[in-house]
Amino acid sequence: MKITEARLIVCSPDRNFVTLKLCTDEGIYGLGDATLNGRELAVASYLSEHVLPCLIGRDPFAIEDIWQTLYRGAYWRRGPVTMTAIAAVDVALWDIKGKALNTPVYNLLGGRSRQGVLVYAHANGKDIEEAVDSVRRHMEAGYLAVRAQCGVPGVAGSYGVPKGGKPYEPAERGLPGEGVWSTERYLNFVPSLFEKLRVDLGPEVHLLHDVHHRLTPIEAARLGKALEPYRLFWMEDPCPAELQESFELIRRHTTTPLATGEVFNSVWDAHELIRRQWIDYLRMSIVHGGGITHAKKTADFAALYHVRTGFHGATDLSPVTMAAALHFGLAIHNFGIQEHMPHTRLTDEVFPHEYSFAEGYMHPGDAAGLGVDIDEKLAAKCPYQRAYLPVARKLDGTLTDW
Ligand code: EZ4
Ligand code: CO
Repeated sequence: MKITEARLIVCSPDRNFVTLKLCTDEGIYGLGDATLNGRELAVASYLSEHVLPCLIGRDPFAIEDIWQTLYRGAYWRRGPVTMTAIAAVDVALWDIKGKALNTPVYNLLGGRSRQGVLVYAHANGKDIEEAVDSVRRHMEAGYLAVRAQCGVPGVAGSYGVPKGGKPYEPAERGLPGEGVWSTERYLNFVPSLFEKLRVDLGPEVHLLHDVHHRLTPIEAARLGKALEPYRLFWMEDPCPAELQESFELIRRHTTTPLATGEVFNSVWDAHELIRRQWIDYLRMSIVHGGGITHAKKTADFAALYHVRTGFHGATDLSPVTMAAALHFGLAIHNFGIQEHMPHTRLTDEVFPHEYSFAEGYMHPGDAAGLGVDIDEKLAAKCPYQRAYLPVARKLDGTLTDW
């Protein structure tokens, strides 16, 4: 089999997606997601100018060799643009291989290790009452795990809280929006949210919370300790993680489980975090972390240190990535949990898929390959529109981590 065509589909069915379609001489094609939220065309151009011309004529079964060629052969290594581009090619190749062998991708990764993939939903509210209500509604819809975010009094545009009753979607068309941030107000407030959630909703539901890189290590340590009575499933991205030993300090002070890495793009961003057991869950996703090939190696390394996966799965990760993550999560032993933020109806129409949700778990379906397709005609009716993630400023105007 040979790769005969490599095509990019850039579309915006309510939000932007970059999708790679690899076609072969046997009529089988594979899809890969190449979406990097707010930087979409950088990846598209990296692929079209530098990667796709090198794929024509290659054997799509040679996944490892193609991965190494794109990684080592570029000389310049890693970074979100490069690793997202490599991921798109890699995932499309796994899709082709599954279809060619007439088996779902999870069978190529070791086969099923479980019945379904535990997912967590996003709940939020402008105040505690609304947030508790939102968690309750997600539990009623069948979710066993729910992330809770809440407006902080005196902090306009708090992370994770939607505007005007719409589902939460951080990227906005136009130029970057600005939110306000106050660590002091946040730290004084958040424990009361989780106290109320446990009092009202009981001990069973898995509760998660995303700090979104906004604290220093010692502040995160204080929050982790304060949240211990409410037994969180995890505290996510407590502080920026470029300095991996930041987590040593947090870890020393709290038994609240820690998750990080949605902005990571290779095992090298996390190897100290894993090796020193400073985290419990790794969030680096298939799309931003070099595809299934690199995620498998990273997860196998993490398994040696009791670290489980908890992949990023917000709406900026397309249904192609969601499908890949579900095959992966069904197969590997050290799967932990998968984020699930449902796409809009229009996105789901552009990307018809086999995966489904029932009673707290998702399943990738048993179709050959990934079980996800793209409606190119509909995609063409939804042209790309420039969009950005917001930025955040402290009360005195200093730019801070969003
Ligand atoms: O900010 O997906 O856990 N989920 C998150 C998301 C991310 C966006 C970035 O593109 O933190 O809201
Ligand atoms: Co996050």
